[in-house]
Amino acid sequence: MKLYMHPGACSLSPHIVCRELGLPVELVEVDRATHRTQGGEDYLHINGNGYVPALVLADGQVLTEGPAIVQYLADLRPEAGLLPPTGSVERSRVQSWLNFISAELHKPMVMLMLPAYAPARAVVAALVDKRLDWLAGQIAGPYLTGDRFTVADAYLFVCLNWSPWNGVDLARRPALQAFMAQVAARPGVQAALAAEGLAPLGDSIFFAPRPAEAVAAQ
Ligand SMILES: N[C@@H](CCC(=O)N[C@@H](CS)C(=O)NCC(=O)O)C(=O)O
Repeated sequence: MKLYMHPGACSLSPHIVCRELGLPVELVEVDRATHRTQGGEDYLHINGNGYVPALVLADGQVLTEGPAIVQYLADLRPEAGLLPPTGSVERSRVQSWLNFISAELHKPMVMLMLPAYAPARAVVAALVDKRLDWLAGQIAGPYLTGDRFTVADAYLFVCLNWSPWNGVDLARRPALQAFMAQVAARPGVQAALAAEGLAPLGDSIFFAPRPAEAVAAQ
């Protein structure tokens, strides 16, 4: 399988799921400005919407939309329990979280990072704040649905990791900070972060692309 991605973007969520499941995946980095891959491929032929992630299966089929991709991946290794069985209320609960993260956090949080949305910034920031305040009281602990890490935790971790760049203040939400630390400590998550060249941002709980000099010095 090939995962079209950009370091630290929402494509990190399916990447984490692959690492957690021990699924072999080839990472193909997409340039966001040109929509070209490092190999010169036109990514718009893979995903006409131009955004990552896209997963290309061994038979060439293309799957897009992060929440759908993570569910497909989890179902390849159901014994790992990253997504409860079909038909269970527990599975619907994880899907409910995926939808919440996608609609209520992912998109508005991205808008907070884009200059084009600056005129709407105050309204969007207020919405995100309201959703995060609610979320902080919902985490069953240590993960979203309790003791078990699921695909929704991978997705939430990635969105919260954008906080230093979109102005979201996690410091006043200790439950979300604890969640970040818990997820970051997982070996599968560490492996995905390292493979994307993401390292701790100073002494914070967030992960950022390493400066080019640090990568070159290796
Ligand atoms: N609905 C899509 C949204 C994906 C998305 O917003 N991807 C961002 C990175 S987090 C992206 O590639 N943006 C660049 C662009 O839109 O061209 C999904 O959930 O997979």
